[in-house]
Amino acid sequence: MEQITEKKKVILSCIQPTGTPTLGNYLGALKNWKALEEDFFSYFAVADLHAITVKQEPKELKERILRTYALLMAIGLDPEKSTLFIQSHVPAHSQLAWLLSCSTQFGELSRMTQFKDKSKAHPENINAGLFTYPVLMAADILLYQPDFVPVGEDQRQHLELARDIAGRFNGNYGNVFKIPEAYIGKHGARVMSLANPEKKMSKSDANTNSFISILDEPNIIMKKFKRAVTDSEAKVRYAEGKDGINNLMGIYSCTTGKSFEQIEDEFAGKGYGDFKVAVAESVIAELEPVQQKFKDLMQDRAYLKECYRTGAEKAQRMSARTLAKAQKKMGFIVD
Ligand code: ATP
Ligand code: LTN
Repeated sequence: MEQITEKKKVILSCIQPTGTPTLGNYLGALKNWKALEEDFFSYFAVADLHAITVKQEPKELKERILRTYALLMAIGLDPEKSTLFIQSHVPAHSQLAWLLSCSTQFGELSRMTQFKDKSKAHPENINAGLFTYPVLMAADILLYQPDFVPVGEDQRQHLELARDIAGRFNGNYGNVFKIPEAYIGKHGARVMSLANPEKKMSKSDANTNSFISILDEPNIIMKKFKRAVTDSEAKVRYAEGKDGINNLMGIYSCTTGKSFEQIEDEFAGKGYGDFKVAVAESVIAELEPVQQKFKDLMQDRAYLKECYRTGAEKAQRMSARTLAKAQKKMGFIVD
């Protein structure tokens, strides 16, 4: 009985429209979002303002924002149940980011590994936005007072910073923000590159064989798995130093629900060839309905527009309330 009267907890997460999401994004984040949607009051957004921290071609960006939004729906998120919106449609994100940036230290931002990695990857464009990116991310989160933020392992450091900023703001000005917790799924939290399993699978990797895109055709998925880097032991078992096989086992476990033990039993006495085919087939089967739904949605742009407009209105209502609270506590005139 208690559960019926209890208020649903709130979750929020975002994905950048920087390319077609990979199997890493899907297993590390998107698939969990779908599972959580039933039990939580949910906000999910396309973080388009974050995408411009690396150079974007305007025409391409526009199409990618729409495709990423459609993908959120294609993985099964329901715009009636969740608030599905596009970050730049809700001005409070940029507004709160400025306020929070004055509660964030230069030293804190300098320690962010994503900033260090991306500055190395794009030495010609180390812009201020790339540096202050985590403050905008803190604003995305704190505006909606979520209890949990479902992300992959790679975002843990950014989430810790958001918690620190919120705690500091509350301490200085009075309670405005709920301090959220990371919600990191067990398997799939870090899917590794197929070409270099010591690195995370990333959609911006120059080597297209290193990642599976959610929209890859079945024959491409099969080919990429067959080429995946493994080791010379030829035994399917989870162990230190077997990064490639560990990664494939993690993926197979996510798509089939089997434990590592069950997987080791299933492939006892078989070679990597059989295992790779099984992993590829399970991924193809998992992605097939997503790909079909994505194709259908992209044919109906009017419906997508209706959904993102409604999502923006809902997000606008909640975020404006939190922003006004923060402004008032800081001493701005809000009425
Ligand atoms: P890029 O590869 O362009 O740097 P990204 O994929 O790291 O971008 P997002 O698209 O914003 O960044 O990620 C969306 C979600 O996917 C985040 O919650 C992130 O933690 C998760 N994610 C990204 N890569 C992986 C991965 N290899 N394994 C598990 N989860 C991941
Ligand atoms: N930084 C994240 C994307 C992101 C996000 C957010 C995730 C932007 N704003 C708010 C969770 C909550 C990334 O690069 N994966």
